[in-house]
Amino acid sequence: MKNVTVSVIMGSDSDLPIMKEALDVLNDFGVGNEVLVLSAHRTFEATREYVMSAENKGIKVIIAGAGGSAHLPGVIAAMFPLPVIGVPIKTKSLDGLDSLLSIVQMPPGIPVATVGINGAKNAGLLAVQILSTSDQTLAKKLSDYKTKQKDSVLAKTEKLKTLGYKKYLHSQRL
Ligand code: RP5
Repeated sequence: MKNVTVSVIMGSDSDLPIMKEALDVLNDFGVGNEVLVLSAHRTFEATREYVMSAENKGIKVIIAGAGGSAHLPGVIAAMFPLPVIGVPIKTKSLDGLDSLLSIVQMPPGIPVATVGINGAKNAGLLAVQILSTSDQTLAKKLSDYKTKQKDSVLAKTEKLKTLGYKKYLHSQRL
């Protein structure tokens, strides 16, 4: 059984359609993870209890997503000594700018590595990168991932050159 090293926490199950992208990355890279719905406001006691025991359980990185006045990642970072990655969830009223600013503008001394609005995929990749600093197998998988990504972009350039932009666009619509 895989060691669980990354915890993905979200303020509400309404965040799951976005946070799933972080889980997909962790699973694709074979990183053991667990997922929880915990809120800084609605379940503050349970959040404290979980986070205070996370390091002893072997959790090395916490990814936390929240929307609105998004205090969850910061509150977790106040209690967890290892890296916390914050995912600002897009909101209906302010398009997620409220979430972004709540998460990114941490006071000096309590950092939260903040990704873009709805940037859960990058949160997953950042967690993998952090773990890869002490895991050569993960580092190799990351290098392969980057190579594949580069090749796919360069293949698009070749296709554009061959087809021209009009045919390229048409081929995308098919
Ligand atoms: C935040 O409030 C959650 O992270 C979520 O993004 C937002 C709305 O939650 P629900 O009302 O959908 O449960 O705490």
